[in-house]
Amino acid sequence: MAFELPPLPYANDALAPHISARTLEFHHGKHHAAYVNNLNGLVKDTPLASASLEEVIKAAAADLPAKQGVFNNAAQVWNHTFFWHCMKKGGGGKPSGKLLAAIESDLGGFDKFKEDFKNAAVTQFGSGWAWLVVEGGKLKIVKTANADTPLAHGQKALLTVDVWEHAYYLDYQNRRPDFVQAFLDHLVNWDFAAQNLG
Ligand code: MN3
Repeated sequence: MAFELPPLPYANDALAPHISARTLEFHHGKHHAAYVNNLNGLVKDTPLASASLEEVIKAAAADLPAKQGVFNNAAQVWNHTFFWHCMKKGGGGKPSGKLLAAIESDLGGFDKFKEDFKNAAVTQFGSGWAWLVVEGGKLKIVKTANADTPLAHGQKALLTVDVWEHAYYLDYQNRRPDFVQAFLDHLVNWDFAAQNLG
């Protein structure tokens, strides 16, 4: 059973003007799709072909650098599927309940969270991701390079933003900070992050 490209959880134009339909056409329809196709090619006729995506990521992470190609593509498939759900039309605002309480106790409050998350996203040198994760029962903001993912580090992902240039270049060119600000102010799906916290 080959891995499949999951559909976006909204229409291509749902996040405009903050992320254009054209960006989502390329980012989901070309970049994300390419990771799925590459992964299928790499695991074909190996035991990993019948494993779950999470199992492939963990198995490849435990066998680096031999499995770097498998890891990169599998992690990018997972990261992108997760990222699409981190956004919604009319998102942004503030979380509530248990998640807000955890942000206040572990991260110094919601305003401090926004500042630190944005800083992680902006200072990730080159391609990568910024994340809100749970590690050892506490919330943490981390950044990862290239395809790297919290799953490979015993962390549970709650929220992410993709800061590869392909995520924002058509809409923001070099202005990554503006993209991250728009993500925080207008796109974050806090209900999804709260579900991940459980
Ligand atoms: Mn991407």
